[in-house]
Amino acid sequence: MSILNEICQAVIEGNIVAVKEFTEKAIAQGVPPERIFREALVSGMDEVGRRMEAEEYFIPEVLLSAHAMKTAVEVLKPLTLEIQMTKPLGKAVIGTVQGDLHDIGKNLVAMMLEGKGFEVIDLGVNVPPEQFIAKVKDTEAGILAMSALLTTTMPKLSETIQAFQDAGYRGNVIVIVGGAPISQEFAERIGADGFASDAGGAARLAEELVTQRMRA
Ligand code: B1M
Repeated sequence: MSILNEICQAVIEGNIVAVKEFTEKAIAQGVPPERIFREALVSGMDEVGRRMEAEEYFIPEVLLSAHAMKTAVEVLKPLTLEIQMTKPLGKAVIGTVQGDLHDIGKNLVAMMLEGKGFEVIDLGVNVPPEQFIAKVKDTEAGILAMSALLTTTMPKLSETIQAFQDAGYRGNVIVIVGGAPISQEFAERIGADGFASDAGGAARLAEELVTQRMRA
């Protein structure tokens, strides 16, 4: 097995020690960090996302793989390729809407976005519309990813989108939404650009929408 395959496999298995060891070995062998990132780490996380969607993997496995990937990224960071590696898709602001304290799913989406190559700015939970607007403007993020887990906080998604419209900034950012009570139909009704039912899907959707916008 090639060293890149070994790293990829270790990410899929969530083997943090092996991922670190193989990544250091690959660097010592002269494998370019960009290839380690794309062909081993991102590709491993893509497989983790697929398994999650297929319900072969659950939260503990996904968290371990995400931790393994983060460990490898830490090893690669000093090689100063962070910018090309982690920002090819630009910035994504993420948060759970105001009034909602659930963050496990949102954290998974953040990790999968990072795995895809977004620079993720995580505002945490209970985020009011004005905070989302200020951060998206400040960072010039291309993606806004919002999570809502309660039926009572679902309207905050729509309020936040409306607030972007009122601020004259709606056209500058792609808005994706998700969370257990959210549906495609709801997302369309409130004027979001996209909906995904799980973290892997959210990351893929964000990548697709950003790539489309870059080409347009
Ligand atoms: Co709460 N809670 N909770 N809770 N809680 C639910 C959501 C609930 C369904 C439980 C139930 O009654 N069956 C219910 C909501 C009912 C409703 O509104 N329909 C509920 C309630 C009522 C409440 C409180 C009001 C309880 C109370 O105090 N009386 C309270 C509200 C607090 C608040 O937020 N203001 C409350 C509190 C809590 C805890 C703090 C104790 C804790 C949260 C801890 C934390 O997040 N740090 C908690 C938990 C753990 C849950 C359950 C059990 C699990 C949620 C979870 O983390 N799931 C939940 C019941 C359930 O879901 N079975 C429940 C795992 C996580 C991976 O899934 O977040 O859905 P999820 O994320 C998925 C997808 O939805 C999607 O991807 C993820 C993974 O693939 N996704 C996105 C998420 N965000 C996305 C964004 C995207 C795309 C996809 O694009 C941007």
